[in-house]
Amino acid sequence: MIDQIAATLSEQDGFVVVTHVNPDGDAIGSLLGMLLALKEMGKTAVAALGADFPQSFAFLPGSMEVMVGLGPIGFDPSCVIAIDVATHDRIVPSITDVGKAPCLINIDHHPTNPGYGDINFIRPHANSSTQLVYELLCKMGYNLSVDVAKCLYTGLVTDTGCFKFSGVTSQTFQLAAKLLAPGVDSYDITQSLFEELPLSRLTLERLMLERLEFLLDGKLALSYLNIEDYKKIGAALNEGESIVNRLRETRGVEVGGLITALTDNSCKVSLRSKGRLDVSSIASQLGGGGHRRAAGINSSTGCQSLRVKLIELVEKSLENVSA
Ligand SMILES: [Mn+2]
Repeated sequence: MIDQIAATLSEQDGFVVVTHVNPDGDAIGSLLGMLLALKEMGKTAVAALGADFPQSFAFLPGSMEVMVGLGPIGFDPSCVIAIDVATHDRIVPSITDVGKAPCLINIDHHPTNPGYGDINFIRPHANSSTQLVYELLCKMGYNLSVDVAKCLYTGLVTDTGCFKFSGVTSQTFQLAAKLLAPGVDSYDITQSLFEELPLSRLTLERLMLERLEFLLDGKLALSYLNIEDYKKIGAALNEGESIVNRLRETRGVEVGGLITALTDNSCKVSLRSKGRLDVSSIASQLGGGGHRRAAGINSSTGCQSLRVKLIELVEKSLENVSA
């Protein structure tokens, strides 16, 4: 499938690059890396997000070029390229209005991705989607620039938790070496990502830790935030995605969960596991998806009943792994 996508991108012109709602470093790195590489290859391409470009990634090259929503793009696209998007309904902005039903290319590393594209390049064991973008660009004979390398390296660093999550192998570091080779300074990127955090992030984290509860004999660390908390603090909703990792840092904890109440009857849950439990299977039973160690749910169920179901499912999974 990678060959088919490489051929399509080489032969066609006019591309729209999109990613998932609440984009993380891998989503943004993939989006920008693909956009800039296509342009460097002389292609016409635009990239769009469903909401304002996240400030935390504004240091990346190309960040000013990303559209918010899909207004008139000035050309009839041949393909929409969705990267790092586990399910079709998580693609933002909506691509239904784009041109006359262009070909949809789906590039992703989420194991739950059903292959909703016309052409799919899904590799569940890849550390990041930027890795897949890199491989695809190599297939196209593309010569990596510093700008594109910065974007792709960002996705690798963020999706591996600075190379500390499971799944990091010698290949991961070989890829990192290739991405740094054009002249990217690793600390330049990691400092921008992890040492320039807004105060709102720390304030949000403090609130999450204040409300932390240990359930199921200390195996489930659960906390909650409300959309009003984010507003009061001035934090972006995707900041919850990074602070939730704190919840599994304690000895004895198998699963960390952060519940965010969006409205009275809609709710978002972020789950992290140390690996004994598969939180993507728990999430998919509640209408979400993701990876074994990191998964999420966007639900139109109220938080209280979702919380009860979540605890039940975690308890069941704990019984299954100890049985
Ligand atoms: Mn990813």
